[in-house]
Amino acid sequence: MASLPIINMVKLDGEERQATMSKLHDACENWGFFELLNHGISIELLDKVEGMTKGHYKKCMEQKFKEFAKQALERGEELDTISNMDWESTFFLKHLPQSNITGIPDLEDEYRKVMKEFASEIEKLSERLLDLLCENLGLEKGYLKNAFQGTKGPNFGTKVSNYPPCPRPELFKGLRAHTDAGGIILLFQDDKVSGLQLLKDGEWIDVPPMRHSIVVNLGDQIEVITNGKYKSIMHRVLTQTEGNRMSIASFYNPGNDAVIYPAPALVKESEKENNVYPKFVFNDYMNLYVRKKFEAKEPRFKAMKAMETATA
Ligand SMILES: O=C(O)CCC(=O)C(=O)O
Ligand SMILES: [Fe+2]
Repeated sequence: MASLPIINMVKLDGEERQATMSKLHDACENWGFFELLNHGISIELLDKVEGMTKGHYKKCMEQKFKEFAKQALERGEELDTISNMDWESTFFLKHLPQSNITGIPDLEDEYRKVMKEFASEIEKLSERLLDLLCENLGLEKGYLKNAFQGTKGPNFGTKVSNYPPCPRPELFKGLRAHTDAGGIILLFQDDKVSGLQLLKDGEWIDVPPMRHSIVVNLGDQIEVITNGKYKSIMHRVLTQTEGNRMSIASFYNPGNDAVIYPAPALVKESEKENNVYPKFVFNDYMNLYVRKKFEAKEPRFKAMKAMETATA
Protein backbone atom coordinates (compact mmCIF):
# COMPACT_ATOMS: atom_id res chain seq x y z
CA MET A 1 0.00 0.00 0.00
CA ALA A 2 1.24 3.53 -0.76
CA SER A 3 2.51 5.47 2.21
CA LEU A 4 2.31 9.12 3.11
CA PRO A 5 4.66 11.31 0.99
CA ILE A 6 7.69 12.64 2.87
CA ILE A 7 9.20 15.93 1.78
CA ASN A 8 12.77 16.57 2.84
CA MET A 9 12.92 20.36 2.85
CA VAL A 10 16.73 20.68 2.64
CA LYS A 11 16.43 19.28 -0.86
CA LEU A 12 14.52 22.43 -1.87
CA ASP A 13 17.82 24.31 -1.79
CA GLY A 14 19.97 22.05 -3.91
CA GLU A 15 20.14 20.10 -7.12
CA GLU A 16 17.04 18.13 -6.22
CA ARG A 17 14.80 21.18 -5.98
CA GLN A 18 12.74 20.39 -9.08
CA ALA A 19 12.21 16.75 -8.12
CA THR A 20 11.22 17.79 -4.60
CA MET A 21 8.80 20.43 -5.86
CA SER A 22 7.21 17.76 -8.09
CA LYS A 23 6.91 15.43 -5.16
CA LEU A 24 5.22 18.18 -3.16
CA HIS A 25 2.82 18.90 -6.03
CA ASP A 26 1.97 15.22 -6.29
CA ALA A 27 1.42 15.05 -2.51
CA CYS A 28 -0.95 18.04 -2.67
CA GLU A 29 -2.83 16.67 -5.69
CA ASN A 30 -3.14 13.06 -4.65
CA TRP A 31 -2.94 13.04 -0.87
CA GLY A 32 -3.82 16.43 0.63
CA PHE A 33 -1.45 15.28 3.37
CA PHE A 34 2.34 15.02 3.63
CA GLU A 35 5.13 14.91 6.15
CA LEU A 36 8.00 17.41 6.38
CA LEU A 37 11.55 16.64 7.42
CA ASN A 38 14.28 19.24 7.92
CA HIS A 39 11.63 21.94 8.08
CA GLY A 40 13.90 24.39 9.90
CA ILE A 41 12.25 24.32 13.34
CA SER A 42 14.91 23.35 15.84
CA ILE A 43 14.84 19.98 17.54
CA GLU A 44 15.58 21.67 20.88
CA LEU A 45 12.45 23.81 20.53
CA LEU A 46 10.30 20.82 19.51
CA ASP A 47 11.60 18.80 22.47
CA LYS A 48 10.77 21.65 24.84
CA VAL A 49 7.26 21.99 23.40
CA GLU A 50 6.67 18.25 23.75
CA GLY A 51 8.07 18.00 27.28
CA MET A 52 6.18 21.01 28.58
CA THR A 53 2.92 20.01 26.88
CA LYS A 54 3.07 16.57 28.46
CA GLY A 55 3.97 18.06 31.85
CA HIS A 56 1.10 20.54 31.63
CA TYR A 57 -1.37 17.77 30.80
CA LYS A 58 -0.32 15.72 33.81
CA LYS A 59 -0.43 18.66 36.14
CA CYS A 60 -3.47 20.60 34.96
CA MET A 61 -5.64 18.52 32.62
CA GLU A 62 -5.47 14.83 33.48
CA GLN A 63 -7.69 14.86 36.55
CA LYS A 64 -10.45 16.71 34.73
CA PHE A 65 -10.22 14.32 31.80
CA LYS A 66 -10.53 11.31 34.10
CA GLU A 67 -13.81 12.67 35.44
CA PHE A 68 -15.08 13.23 31.88
CA ALA A 69 -13.89 9.73 30.89
CA LYS A 70 -15.75 8.04 33.71
CA GLN A 71 -19.06 9.59 32.67
CA ALA A 72 -18.42 9.03 28.97
CA LEU A 73 -17.71 5.33 29.57
CA GLU A 74 -20.94 4.92 31.52
CA ARG A 75 -22.83 6.47 28.60
CA GLY A 76 -20.91 4.33 26.11
CA GLU A 77 -21.94 1.14 27.90
CA GLU A 78 -25.58 2.18 27.53
CA LEU A 79 -25.40 3.28 23.90
CA ASP A 80 -22.93 0.76 22.36
CA THR A 81 -21.24 3.42 20.29
CA ILE A 82 -20.69 7.09 20.82
CA SER A 83 -21.14 9.31 17.81
CA ASN A 84 -21.32 12.77 19.34
CA MET A 85 -18.22 12.88 21.51
CA ASP A 86 -14.43 12.78 21.11
CA TRP A 87 -11.99 11.16 23.51
CA GLU A 88 -9.63 14.14 23.71
CA SER A 89 -8.40 16.76 26.14
CA THR A 90 -7.67 20.08 24.46
CA PHE A 91 -7.06 23.80 24.80
CA PHE A 92 -6.75 26.40 22.07
CA LEU A 93 -4.10 29.08 21.73
CA LYS A 94 -4.96 31.92 19.41
CA HIS A 95 -2.00 33.83 17.92
CA LEU A 96 -3.41 36.00 15.11
CA PRO A 97 -4.99 38.46 14.63
CA GLN A 98 -4.77 38.73 18.43
CA SER A 99 -3.07 36.44 20.92
CA ASN A 100 -5.06 34.97 23.81
CA ILE A 101 -2.03 33.34 25.37
CA THR A 102 -1.73 35.59 28.42
CA GLY A 103 -5.39 34.88 29.25
CA ILE A 104 -5.15 31.07 29.28
CA PRO A 105 -5.20 29.90 32.90
CA ASP A 106 -2.69 27.48 34.43
CA LEU A 107 0.11 27.96 31.90
CA GLU A 108 3.52 28.46 33.40
CA ASP A 109 5.40 31.52 32.14
CA GLU A 110 8.09 29.40 30.55
CA TYR A 111 5.49 27.26 28.74
CA ARG A 112 3.79 30.42 27.42
CA LYS A 113 7.13 31.70 26.18
CA VAL A 114 8.03 28.42 24.48
CA MET A 115 4.61 28.17 22.79
CA LYS A 116 4.93 31.74 21.51
CA GLU A 117 8.28 30.93 19.98
CA PHE A 118 6.89 27.70 18.51
CA ALA A 119 3.90 29.57 17.02
CA SER A 120 6.16 32.12 15.40
CA GLU A 121 8.21 29.34 13.77
CA ILE A 122 5.07 27.52 12.59
CA GLU A 123 3.69 30.77 11.17
CA LYS A 124 6.83 31.29 9.11
CA LEU A 125 6.79 27.69 7.91
CA SER A 126 3.09 27.95 6.95
CA GLU A 127 3.77 31.04 4.87
CA ARG A 128 6.77 29.41 3.22
CA LEU A 129 4.62 26.40 2.35
CA LEU A 130 1.85 28.58 0.93
CA ASP A 131 4.40 30.11 -1.44
CA LEU A 132 5.70 26.68 -2.48
CA LEU A 133 2.10 25.74 -3.27
CA CYS A 134 1.72 28.97 -5.30
CA GLU A 135 4.84 28.11 -7.27
CA ASN A 136 3.53 24.62 -8.05
CA LEU A 137 0.11 25.98 -9.01
CA GLY A 138 1.48 28.70 -11.27
CA LEU A 139 0.09 31.43 -9.02
CA GLU A 140 2.16 34.51 -8.25
CA LYS A 141 4.19 34.46 -5.03
CA GLY A 142 2.06 35.68 -2.13
CA TYR A 143 -1.26 34.85 -3.83
CA LEU A 144 -2.50 32.44 -1.14
CA LYS A 145 -1.24 34.55 1.73
CA ASN A 146 -2.99 37.57 0.25
CA ALA A 147 -6.18 35.60 -0.34
CA PHE A 148 -6.22 34.90 3.43
CA GLN A 149 -5.64 38.51 4.49
CA GLY A 150 -9.05 40.13 4.84
CA THR A 151 -8.83 43.41 6.74
CA LYS A 152 -7.10 42.03 9.85
CA GLY A 153 -4.75 39.38 8.45
CA PRO A 154 -5.05 35.60 8.83
CA ASN A 155 -6.56 33.64 11.71
CA PHE A 156 -3.77 31.58 13.16
CA GLY A 157 -4.08 29.34 16.20
CA THR A 158 -2.85 26.15 17.82
CA LYS A 159 -4.99 23.36 19.24
CA VAL A 160 -3.04 21.54 21.93
CA SER A 161 -4.47 18.04 22.40
CA ASN A 162 -3.88 14.91 24.37
CA TYR A 163 -5.62 11.67 23.50
CA PRO A 164 -5.45 9.66 26.71
CA PRO A 165 -5.64 5.86 26.71
CA CYS A 166 -9.19 4.53 26.32
CA PRO A 167 -10.27 1.18 27.78
CA ARG A 168 -12.99 0.78 25.11
CA PRO A 169 -11.44 1.94 21.81
CA GLU A 170 -14.29 0.38 19.83
CA LEU A 171 -16.75 2.78 21.48
CA PHE A 172 -14.92 6.07 21.01
CA LYS A 173 -12.90 7.97 18.44
CA GLY A 174 -10.17 10.28 19.70
CA LEU A 175 -11.52 12.66 17.08
CA ARG A 176 -14.28 11.77 14.62
CA ALA A 177 -13.65 11.90 10.86
CA HIS A 178 -13.68 15.37 9.30
CA THR A 179 -11.92 17.63 6.82
CA ASP A 180 -10.39 20.80 8.23
CA ALA A 181 -12.28 23.98 7.37
CA GLY A 182 -9.37 26.34 7.00
CA GLY A 183 -6.21 26.80 4.98
CA ILE A 184 -3.12 24.84 5.85
CA ILE A 185 -2.63 22.77 9.00
CA LEU A 186 0.74 21.93 10.53
CA LEU A 187 0.82 19.14 13.08
CA PHE A 188 3.52 18.26 15.55
CA GLN A 189 2.49 14.86 16.87
CA ASP A 190 3.60 12.39 19.50
CA ASP A 191 6.73 10.48 18.56
CA LYS A 192 5.52 7.16 20.00
CA VAL A 193 1.75 6.88 20.28
CA SER A 194 -0.09 6.64 16.95
CA GLY A 195 -3.76 7.20 16.13
CA LEU A 196 -4.06 9.67 13.24
CA GLN A 197 -5.44 8.22 9.99
CA LEU A 198 -6.39 9.73 6.65
CA LEU A 199 -8.91 8.45 4.15
CA LYS A 200 -7.42 7.69 0.74
CA ASP A 201 -9.33 5.95 -2.03
CA GLY A 202 -11.80 4.60 0.51
CA GLU A 203 -9.16 3.20 2.87
CA TRP A 204 -7.97 4.51 6.22
CA ILE A 205 -4.18 4.95 6.17
CA ASP A 206 -2.05 5.50 9.28
CA VAL A 207 0.02 8.64 9.73
CA PRO A 208 2.63 6.99 11.93
CA PRO A 209 4.72 8.86 14.49
CA MET A 210 8.00 10.18 13.13
CA ARG A 211 10.22 12.02 15.55
CA HIS A 212 10.59 15.78 14.95
CA SER A 213 8.64 15.78 11.70
CA ILE A 214 5.74 18.09 10.90
CA VAL A 215 2.64 16.62 9.25
CA VAL A 216 0.83 18.99 6.89
CA ASN A 217 -2.70 18.80 5.56
CA LEU A 218 -4.79 21.04 3.37
CA GLY A 219 -8.14 22.47 4.43
CA ASP A 220 -11.38 23.23 2.59
CA GLN A 221 -10.28 26.80 1.74
CA ILE A 222 -7.28 25.58 -0.23
CA GLU A 223 -9.62 23.28 -2.14
CA VAL A 224 -11.88 26.23 -3.03
CA ILE A 225 -9.07 28.62 -3.97
CA THR A 226 -7.28 26.01 -6.10
CA ASN A 227 -10.63 25.20 -7.76
CA GLY A 228 -10.29 21.59 -6.60
CA LYS A 229 -6.74 21.06 -7.95
CA TYR A 230 -5.75 20.35 -4.36
CA LYS A 231 -8.31 18.81 -2.01
CA SER A 232 -8.93 18.68 1.71
CA ILE A 233 -8.88 15.10 2.99
CA MET A 234 -10.93 13.32 5.63
CA HIS A 235 -8.94 12.30 8.70
CA ARG A 236 -9.65 10.97 12.17
CA VAL A 237 -7.91 9.95 15.37
CA LEU A 238 -8.38 6.46 16.82
CA THR A 239 -8.20 5.83 20.54
CA GLN A 240 -5.59 3.45 21.94
CA THR A 241 -5.71 1.32 25.04
CA GLU A 242 -2.11 2.19 25.91
CA GLY A 243 -0.28 5.49 25.91
CA ASN A 244 -1.27 9.14 25.85
CA ARG A 245 -0.95 10.73 22.40
CA MET A 246 0.11 14.36 22.21
CA SER A 247 -0.87 16.36 19.16
CA ILE A 248 -0.27 20.04 18.52
CA ALA A 249 -2.14 21.21 15.43
CA SER A 250 -1.67 24.76 14.14
CA PHE A 251 -4.29 26.17 11.80
CA TYR A 252 -3.28 28.91 9.36
CA ASN A 253 -6.66 30.14 8.15
CA PRO A 254 -8.16 33.11 6.30
CA GLY A 255 -9.19 36.19 8.24
CA ASN A 256 -12.88 36.33 9.21
CA ASP A 257 -13.82 38.81 6.50
CA ALA A 258 -11.55 37.40 3.77
CA VAL A 259 -13.51 36.70 0.60
CA ILE A 260 -12.68 33.21 -0.65
CA TYR A 261 -13.17 32.09 -4.26
CA PRO A 262 -11.40 30.00 -6.90
CA ALA A 263 -8.28 31.73 -8.24
CA PRO A 264 -9.29 32.96 -11.72
CA ALA A 265 -6.05 31.57 -13.19
CA LEU A 266 -7.15 28.07 -12.14
CA VAL A 267 -10.67 28.25 -13.58
CA LYS A 268 -11.09 26.98 -17.13
CA GLU A 269 -13.33 28.84 -19.55
CA SER A 270 -15.81 25.94 -19.48
CA GLU A 271 -16.01 26.10 -15.67
CA LYS A 272 -16.81 29.80 -15.45
CA GLU A 273 -20.55 29.27 -15.48
CA ASN A 274 -21.80 26.83 -12.85
CA ASN A 275 -18.54 26.28 -11.02
CA VAL A 276 -19.09 23.87 -8.11
CA TYR A 277 -16.79 25.96 -5.95
CA PRO A 278 -18.46 28.97 -4.33
CA LYS A 279 -17.44 32.51 -3.42
CA PHE A 280 -18.10 33.48 0.19
CA VAL A 281 -16.87 35.30 3.28
CA PHE A 282 -14.74 32.94 5.39
CA ASN A 283 -16.68 33.62 8.57
CA ASP A 284 -19.93 32.51 6.90
CA TYR A 285 -18.24 29.22 6.07
CA MET A 286 -17.11 28.80 9.67
CA ASN A 287 -20.62 29.45 10.96
CA LEU A 288 -21.79 26.53 8.87
CA TYR A 289 -18.77 24.36 9.69
CA VAL A 290 -19.24 24.51 13.46
CA ARG A 291 -22.57 22.73 12.97
CA LYS A 292 -21.46 20.41 10.14
CA LYS A 293 -17.83 19.61 10.91
CA PHE A 294 -18.28 15.85 11.05
CA GLU A 295 -20.16 15.67 7.76
CA ALA A 296 -18.96 15.66 4.14
CA LYS A 297 -17.65 18.95 2.76
CA GLU A 298 -19.62 18.86 -0.52
CA PRO A 299 -22.95 19.89 1.07
CA ARG A 300 -21.08 22.76 2.77
CA PHE A 301 -19.78 23.97 -0.60
CA LYS A 302 -23.30 23.62 -2.01
CA ALA A 303 -24.83 25.62 0.83
CA MET A 304 -22.31 28.41 0.28
CA LYS A 305 -23.06 28.34 -3.45
CA ALA A 306 -26.77 28.71 -2.68
CA MET A 307 -26.00 31.71 -0.46
CA GLU A 308 -23.91 33.24 -3.25
CA THR A 309 -26.72 32.81 -5.77
CA ALA A 310 -29.28 34.21 -3.35
CA THR A 311 -27.29 37.41 -2.79
CA ALA A 312 -26.03 37.85 -6.39
O1 LIG B 1 -4.66 15.18 16.56
C1 LIG B 1 -4.51 15.00 15.37
O2 LIG B 1 -3.61 14.31 14.92
C2 LIG B 1 -5.42 15.64 14.38
C3 LIG B 1 -6.22 16.76 14.95
C4 LIG B 1 -7.19 17.27 13.95
O3 LIG B 1 -7.43 16.67 12.94
C5 LIG B 1 -7.90 18.52 14.20
O4 LIG B 1 -7.84 19.03 15.31
O5 LIG B 1 -8.54 19.02 13.28
FE1 LIG C 1 -8.36 17.97 11.52
